[in-house]
Amino acid sequence: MIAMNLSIKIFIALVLSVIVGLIAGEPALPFINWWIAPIGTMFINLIKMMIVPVVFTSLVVGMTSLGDTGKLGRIGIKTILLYLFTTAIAIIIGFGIAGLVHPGIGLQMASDAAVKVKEAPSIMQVFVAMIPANPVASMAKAEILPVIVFSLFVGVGILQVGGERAERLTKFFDACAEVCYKIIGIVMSFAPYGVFALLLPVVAKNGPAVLLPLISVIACVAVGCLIHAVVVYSSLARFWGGHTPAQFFKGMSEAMLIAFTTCSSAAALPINMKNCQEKLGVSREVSSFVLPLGATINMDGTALYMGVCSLFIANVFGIDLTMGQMMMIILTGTLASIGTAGVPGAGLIMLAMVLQSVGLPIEGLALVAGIDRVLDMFRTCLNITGDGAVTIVMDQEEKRYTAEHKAA
Ligand code: DAS
Repeated sequence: MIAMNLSIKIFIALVLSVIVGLIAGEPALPFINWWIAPIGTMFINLIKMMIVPVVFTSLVVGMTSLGDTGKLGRIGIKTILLYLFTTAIAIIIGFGIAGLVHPGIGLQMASDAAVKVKEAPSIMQVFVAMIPANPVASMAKAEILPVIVFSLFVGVGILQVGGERAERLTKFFDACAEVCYKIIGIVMSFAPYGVFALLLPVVAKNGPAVLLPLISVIACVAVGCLIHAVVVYSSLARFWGGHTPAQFFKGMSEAMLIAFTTCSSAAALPINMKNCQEKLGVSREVSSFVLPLGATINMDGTALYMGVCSLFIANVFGIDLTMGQMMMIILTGTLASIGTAGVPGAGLIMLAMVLQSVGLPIEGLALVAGIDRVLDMFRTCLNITGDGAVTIVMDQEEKRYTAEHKAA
């Protein structure tokens, strides 16, 4: 109920910012920029404040939730690779849809910020930069790829420690991640005020011209999620689980509805586990491992949203993304989606990080923050649907492995 109230408040803030912005117009900009815009900056800073803590703690939790390196060996690696593969496809679909629709073209905001887009490094430079010489310095500078790599190493290190100490460490990081999720909840409770303060200057300056691009972003994300779910997930469910698309989506429908309305993968996890076992025939052992892992590290909807929004923000600021920069966004977005928490609004935090990774202006968040809750509904729904599809695949793989080793 609280989640719905926040959605309603954010929607009211969105509508109010548009109405007041259209009425006030450019003459009111000095007042708006002096008294209102800083509130939006503070909201964006609250979002940026949580990037490193969330990525670090939720990734360590994601790795330690594999349970033990033995399981990591057989099911874990295959699961993580399949999760990453579908996530990369999701970003590419996001880029593809946005590349066809061109949301934000014509909405010139380039004059607002001296845009210094980082030249994309060569692929070898990316891999070198991924290894943090000083993880604390990487965290201080919010260099996310090195933070992600360090977090993965910490997670594997805890698995290697094993035993009672590993359990204590896992509980500690679990608690730290929970604290981060609670803080995100507090940050998102300010969203109505932040959304209003972020969108009002934009609408006052650009007028009605800003509305159509926002609608096109919502359309790109919604259609992209639909395509990814129908093409990728129902194919996985059919060729591994033998489920027709109708059977698959019927089995997933309750979890999808919970995810859509709460914008939280974590909230949808219990019903997703129940239905995967009871309606889609997945074993308890596989679902109780692959689904919680997916709710922690598999965010295909968030990745697709990052592809659409980074291209939208590049268009709005008149930036032509090079193929190298797109590859960088696919790499960063795929890895970043591992660190996205299964709570409302987490994706907006990750988008800030992806924009930073290629030097796109963070100011672009102001535009998408206003419609983030709507986008979150679609991306969270896709996130948990992908968890279900991959769980069906891993269940069948595990059954095949067991049958082959019984016969041997
Ligand atoms: N709401 C997040 C989830 O629960 C996803 C996101 O914010 O991108 O999956």
